[in-house]
Amino acid sequence: MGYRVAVVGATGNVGREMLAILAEREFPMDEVAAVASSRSHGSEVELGDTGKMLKCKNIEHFDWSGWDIALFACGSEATKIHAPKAAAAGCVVIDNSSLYRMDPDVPLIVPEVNPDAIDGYTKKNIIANPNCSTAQMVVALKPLHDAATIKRVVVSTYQSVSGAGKAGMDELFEQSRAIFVGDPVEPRKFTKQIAFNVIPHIDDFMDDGSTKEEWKMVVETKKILDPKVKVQATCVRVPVFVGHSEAISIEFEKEISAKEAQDILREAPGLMLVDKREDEGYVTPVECAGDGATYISRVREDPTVDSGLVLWCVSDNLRKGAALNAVQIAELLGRRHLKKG
Ligand code: 2RA
Repeated sequence: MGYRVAVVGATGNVGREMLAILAEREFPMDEVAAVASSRSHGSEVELGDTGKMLKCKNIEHFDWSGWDIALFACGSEATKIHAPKAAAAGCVVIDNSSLYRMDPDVPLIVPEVNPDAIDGYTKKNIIANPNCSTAQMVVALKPLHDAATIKRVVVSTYQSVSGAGKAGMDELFEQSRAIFVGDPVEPRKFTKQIAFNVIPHIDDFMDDGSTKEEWKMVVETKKILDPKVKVQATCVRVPVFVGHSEAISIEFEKEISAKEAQDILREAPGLMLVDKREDEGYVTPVECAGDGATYISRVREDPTVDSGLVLWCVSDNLRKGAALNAVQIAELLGRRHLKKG
């Protein structure tokens, strides 16, 4: 016996990945529904590459009764309206938007990092999925925190345009083409030209001069990993289609060498260490796209602090940063709470 699972926002970048990952990981499902806004009414999406086509159901008329799990990937506005309805009908919502992440009654889960926190989901029947840039970073930080206690993290991100949805990917493609053929370049989704450029601005500006994307990395890391860890983030959009990269400087309470860190990271769940200190001995976003692992390269000691390391962290933002993490949460929920069969 399997679950009845709804994927909400099924036609978007993350929704499609959720369907693909449910199929790839053979998540036990008796029924799967592709749910979308009225704009996608009548369209079809494939369940991964199984050949099984799902006709999109209109979220406005969707009856939540009898559904076990809903993976939401439809943005905060629609989530605000529909997630409470699903939750009230007894369907556990796993939400990819930022709406519930900092709600004290909603667990914010990365299964490799804080699986036990999932037990609090019953307060609202909702579990939050973190921001993509936070998810990959905390997977990398967790085993190092366990070994040497992290005091402070300084991170610069290099975030791909798929983090801004299909419109972001289309804009990079169209601007690159326009530049080659001499057409004018018009920013729409992004605030400045993204093709052949980098933009130090993701999400809205806040009063202190940081952006909301940077704030999310600070507060979500504290909620998932440890409230005592200090985080300073600079988030940058780069002209890469898929895969977020991060340069992370970490200051520790205890001594830890680069060699010790490499040995720990090599064995840690969800991580792949590729760190050869030679040409091609590191991972870039192009190689990690379509993959579930978070890749770590360039581990080295930071001589400017008493105990510090610097490393390079790359992951597919649509997978570990969104869809894969959501499906892993569903698997964890199944193992601990919603047992079937
Ligand atoms: C971005 N973090 O890359 C966002 C997506 N969740 O824009």
